[in-house]
Amino acid sequence: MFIIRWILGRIILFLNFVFSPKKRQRPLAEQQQIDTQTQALALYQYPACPFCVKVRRAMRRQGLNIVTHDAKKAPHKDELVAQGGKQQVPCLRIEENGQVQWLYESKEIINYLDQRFA
Ligand SMILES: N[C@@H](CCC(=O)N[C@@H](CS)C(=O)NCC(=O)O)C(=O)O
Repeated sequence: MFIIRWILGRIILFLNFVFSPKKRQRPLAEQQQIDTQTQALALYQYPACPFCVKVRRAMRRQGLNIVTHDAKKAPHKDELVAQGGKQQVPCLRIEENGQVQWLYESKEIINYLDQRFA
């Protein structure tokens, strides 16, 4: 089972690499403004998880430079469970006005990013 999952993961990463979406280009000043906003975001994810790949592709299409944390590794794994509430990826950590929100579900994350940055 582990081997099958590992092989599928490599296939997903390969296809994602070959068919990588075009990164959105913005004027420099506009991109800098967006970069400032996305500094308050972090995506907890696994590199080869299909739902995480879907979110990373959406980020690339929107030209969003959001830091990614591998939630299989410490300390991110523990942060996700302790603060987010469960070991499930993808999960977007959103810091706004001193408040932290943990947004689960790839569809919800993509909707949030589209609404905020599209
Ligand atoms: N409906 C969720 C599904 C996410 C999901 O199933 N993620 C898997 C990884 S691909 C997961 O976090 N499993 C728990 C674990 O690996 O500990 C979404 O669209 O984000």
